Amino acid sequence: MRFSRFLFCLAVPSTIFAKTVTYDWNITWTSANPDGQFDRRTIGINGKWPIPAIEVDKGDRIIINMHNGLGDEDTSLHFHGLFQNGTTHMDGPIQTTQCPVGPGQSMVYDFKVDQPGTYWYHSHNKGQYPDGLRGPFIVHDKDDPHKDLYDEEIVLTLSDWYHENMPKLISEFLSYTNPSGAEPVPQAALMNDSQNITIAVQPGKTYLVRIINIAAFAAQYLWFEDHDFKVVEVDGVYTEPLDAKLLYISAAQRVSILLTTKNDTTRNYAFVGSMDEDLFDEVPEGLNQNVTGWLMYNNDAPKPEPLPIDDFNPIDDFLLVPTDGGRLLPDPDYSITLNVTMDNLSDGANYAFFNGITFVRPKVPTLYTALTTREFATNPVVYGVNTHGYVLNHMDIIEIVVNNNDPGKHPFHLHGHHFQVTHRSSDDAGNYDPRSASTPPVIPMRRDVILAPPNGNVVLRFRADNAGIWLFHCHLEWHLVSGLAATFIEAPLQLQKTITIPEDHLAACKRLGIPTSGNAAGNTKNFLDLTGANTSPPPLPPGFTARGIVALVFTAMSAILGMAVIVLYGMAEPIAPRAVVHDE
Ligand SMILES: *[C@@H]1O[C@H](CO)[C@@H](O)[C@H](O)[C@H]1NC(C)=O
Ligand SMILES: *[C@@H]1O[C@H](CO)[C@@H](O)[C@H](O)[C@H]1NC(C)=O
Ligand SMILES: *[C@@H]1O[C@H](CO)[C@@H](O)[C@H](O)[C@H]1NC(C)=O
Ligand SMILES: *[C@@H]1O[C@H](CO)[C@@H](O)[C@H](O)[C@H]1NC(C)=O
Ligand SMILES: *[C@@H]1O[C@H](CO)[C@@H](O)[C@H](O)[C@H]1NC(C)=O
Ligand SMILES: *[C@@H]1O[C@H](CO)[C@@H](O)[C@H](O)[C@H]1NC(C)=O
Ligand SMILES: *[C@@H]1O[C@H](CO)[C@@H](O)[C@H](O)[C@H]1NC(C)=O
Ligand SMILES: *[C@@H]1O[C@H](CO)[C@@H](O)[C@H](O)[C@H]1NC(C)=O
Ligand SMILES: [Cu+2]
Repeated sequence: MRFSRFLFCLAVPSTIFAKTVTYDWNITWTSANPDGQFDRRTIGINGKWPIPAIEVDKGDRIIINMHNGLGDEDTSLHFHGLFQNGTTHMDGPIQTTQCPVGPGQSMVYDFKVDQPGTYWYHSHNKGQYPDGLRGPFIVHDKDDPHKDLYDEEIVLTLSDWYHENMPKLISEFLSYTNPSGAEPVPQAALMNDSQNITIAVQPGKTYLVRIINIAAFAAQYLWFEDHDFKVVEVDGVYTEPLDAKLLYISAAQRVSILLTTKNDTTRNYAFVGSMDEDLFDEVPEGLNQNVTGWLMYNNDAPKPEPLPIDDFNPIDDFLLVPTDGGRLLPDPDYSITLNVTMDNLSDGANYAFFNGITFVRPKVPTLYTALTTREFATNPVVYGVNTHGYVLNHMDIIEIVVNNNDPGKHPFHLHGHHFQVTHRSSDDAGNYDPRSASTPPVIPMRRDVILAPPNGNVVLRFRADNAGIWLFHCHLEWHLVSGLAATFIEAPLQLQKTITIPEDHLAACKRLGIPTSGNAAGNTKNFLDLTGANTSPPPLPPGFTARGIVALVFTAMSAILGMAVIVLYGMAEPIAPRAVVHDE
């Protein structure tokens, strides 16, 4: 059977065998307690959490009939790392490629997967996924160049976990009560949405372990005691095997490793994930940053406590070489510099900026603007200032220079593409200077999430060969909701010829009263008139600090309403004027 199919394969394209995989999903609230500390409201699928892993073969068509059964929140699905080539309207980010799917509404996601490797899927709406709506998306590949090197596959997710729901955490984070922009610190680290997991292994075998960090915030170090391994894939790109002892995986990154087991089955071995505490402004008393699992060689042997380590020296992903030998792309046709900063605006909250612009959702989803503004779609003005739009010409080589003028580490993600990483500075190197930069690698590493070093820079390159609307953003959910995103409008005139928005996508907008044509402000007559567009709060007046503004608000309030009001409201409910809906 296998043999005859193999023979047949030689004669006809493999896509003949592509199948359609259909999922019927009701997104609903469930309850979960994965860290054994606290039961909390968690978003599940069909009444279950952890949510299912999607597993398909390269070439398959996926259909997800999604129903929003949450009752009190909008939702959407994004398939992280998939190019959605020809189906940009299935990419999922709210107000970028679709409207929110309101409670009681349904939407069909229908697309083809032509890439191999390790991905994940998650909600792309208002920082929602850390409440549970995130899971693995695995694409098997009969042409995997490493397939003869392993016997079995294992999927392993890493995550952080909060005891509060995201809407509450976001309102506290993006508030005048938090002018320094300190991000909420998770209560626990998880592996496979659990802790103390065991992996049954057999002696003398090699496992392909697909590791996915589905966290909101925390990067994790990961090591397997007394087992070295080889990295063979990052973010869906096969790499020449690279020896490693320890990994650093930021939120949204994936790494696959080949792990060969010992021949001796007398004992078991711990493996440990440890959240990078550099990301936390303050480490709360009693936080356990670690999560442990065990490679089980022998069920009768104990599970040893992990030994503490103090040498955290991960492999440098910049050294990885894609197995396909993809060469450095030609010099860029268009170079975009994005300077990262954090600052307070006049509502007293702390926002994140590229080039002084903080992202705000437009009134009309950017894709619908691109489709309905005729030849004006190539003019970035129609997308509004706060989507921070860049229009890319079809097939141009694009360079993105990210100058991280912030002491934090930020994992930047580009939708719709892999990028080559042509340069990454050391920490504190300042802005990119092409004159002093080293020559880019001949075969540069490619991936879809890259960690930008603190007060340093990173330079990326890709070809604009995928017409669509693609976000470029920090994948720390806190920074996405505080505006660290830009929008790439790739080949909009091409899109006008190729994309038809399905009826159910338009119906989702109609139900919520969201316009589906015109510029970012919903103007269908004069595309260059952005009056009424969503904007961020204005900057602080010169000489004012966020604290000063808060004091002023309080003084005015108490003068008019008396101190009783302040006592009544307390500090939990912000009294300061709320910004326009800002999260994405
Ligand atoms: C895992 O084990 C640790 C150490 O014994 C314990 O503190 C923790 O509660 C366990 N986690 C779960 C989810 O049971
Ligand atoms: C982790 O979860 C995935 C499904 O999400 C499952 O396929 C896998 O077996 C689990 N791995 C372990 C080590 O439990
Ligand atoms: C989805 O789940 C909710 C909550 O359990 C239920 O009320 C609703 O009927 C379900 N809808 C569908 C279409 O299955
Ligand atoms: C304002 O923003 C800066 C930069 O993020 C921060 O350091 C500062 O603490 C914030 N608050 C005030 C009151 O200025
Ligand atoms: C396990 O045994 C095989 C066969 O004897 C040998 O080739 C291999 O090197 C051994 N592996 C280890 C890790 O010792
Ligand atoms: C977590 O692991 C690290 C590295 O082994 C160790 O230094 C640290 O003490 C551990 N933390 C806890 C709370 O056990
Ligand atoms: C980014 O910052 C550098 C250094 O301050 C400046 O020269 C450059 O003009 C800035 N770029 C943009 C696009 O704002
Ligand atoms: C998208 O499809 C076009 C046409 O097949 C192809 O040329 C291009 O390389 C693809 N781009 C990506 C990112 O997959
Ligand atoms: Cu960030």
